[in-house]
Amino acid sequence: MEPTNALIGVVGKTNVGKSTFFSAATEIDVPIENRPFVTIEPNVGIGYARKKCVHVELGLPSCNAANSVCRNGERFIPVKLMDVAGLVPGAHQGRGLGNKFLDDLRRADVFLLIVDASGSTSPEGVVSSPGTYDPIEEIKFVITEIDEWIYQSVEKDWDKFLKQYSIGAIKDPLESFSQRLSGFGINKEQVEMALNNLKISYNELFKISKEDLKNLLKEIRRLTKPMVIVANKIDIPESEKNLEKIRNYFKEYPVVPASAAAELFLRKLGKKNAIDYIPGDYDFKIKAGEIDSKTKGILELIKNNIMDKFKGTGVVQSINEALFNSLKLIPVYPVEDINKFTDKKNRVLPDVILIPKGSTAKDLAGKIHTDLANTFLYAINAKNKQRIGANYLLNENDVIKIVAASGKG
Ligand SMILES: Nc1nc2c(ncn2[C@@H]2O[C@H](COP(=O)(O)OP(=O)(O)OP(=O)(O)O)[C@@H](O)[C@H]2O)c(=O)[nH]1
Ligand SMILES: [Mg+2]
Repeated sequence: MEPTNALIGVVGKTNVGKSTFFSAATEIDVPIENRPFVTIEPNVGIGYARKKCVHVELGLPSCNAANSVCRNGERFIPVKLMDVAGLVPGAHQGRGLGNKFLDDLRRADVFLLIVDASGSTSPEGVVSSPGTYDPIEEIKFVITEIDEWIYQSVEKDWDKFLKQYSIGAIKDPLESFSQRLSGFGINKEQVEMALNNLKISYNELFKISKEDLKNLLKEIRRLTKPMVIVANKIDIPESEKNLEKIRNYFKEYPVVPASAAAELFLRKLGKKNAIDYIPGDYDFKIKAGEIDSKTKGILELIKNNIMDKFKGTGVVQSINEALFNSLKLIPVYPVEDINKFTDKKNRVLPDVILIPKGSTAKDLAGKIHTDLANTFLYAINAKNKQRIGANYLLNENDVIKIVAASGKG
């Protein structure tokens, strides 16, 4: 069972730590170097969001997590991440590696915009001393490049659209335009909302100027592709004051301070069994006798200057922000037995599903299996044993049994 179908796109300027973030989050080794344009082909992997496992709330000693992982009462819920090549200003005009590679992120549900908060890389990704460059300018140009990318993709067909419209071949402008955007995972309701916000009537859609088209697509992007700003390299002292500047300037976006390099370091030591570290924690434990003094020194810095100060390294926190706050997904646990909280194989709370807030019991059935939604009879809230209907609005950490005529579940 897919716990979430969400795709997180990792984007940003070149040489800011996108692949480091990706590697820390997914524990997949990918090329990382301190120079621009290291990543060319996209990296795809599974990272994890983290939520307190419902077995703790239910007073159970443990669970049998299957589609996810449970460690120390924390449930790790997989989500797909894609790390792509880096941007430079003017990428849409072909500078650097251009912007074609962003096409791989068309279906992304949310972007993590990784920024070098220390200002130690030029707009072209060339290394300099911290404080030389302004992370605000960096974020601005990356957002501009994302907007230009979407605009270019639609603009290239625009004249064709206008022509078809003028000869009466397009009956429903809203429908045709929405169809054009479906490849971006954007639907008609979202396009309608953007048109309403900008007070453009549906019939005028193919009469607007290119400038207005650009603004419309910006609005659509704003509504459909939430963005989390990841203020990376927070381990570098110059980053801290920039963090406040970024927060003040980009009030509409959440900003998470992060040190991808620190998280990668901790995960690698965790894998080698040198430390006990649960990703997302604010602390770790050194296993006796496993660590040289240099490593110990780095760990001390990570603990004091990053984890204590910023509440973790920011990697798991960024993924959580994207899934739980930006996409407003909530974890729900389907079960078969409402007393033992088990599935058919007697496993305790094996699966967790992330579903948009506002989803119903029937929506959950549909996420598990289409048959289950089609033959849905009723559901039971396993926490209070109450029978609930198709329209029951799911709450975070609900434990639900679906009863359907098809008997699948
Ligand atoms: N100080 C510090 N350095 C970092 C951090 N994250 C990444 N770096 C360093 O930044 C450099 C670039 O890292 P990458 O992950 O390759 O950057 P990228 O954004 O994927 O770069 P391209 O794929 O070339 O566009 C490397 O030297 C990393 O070690 C961090 O949190 N702190
Ligand atoms: Mg890279």
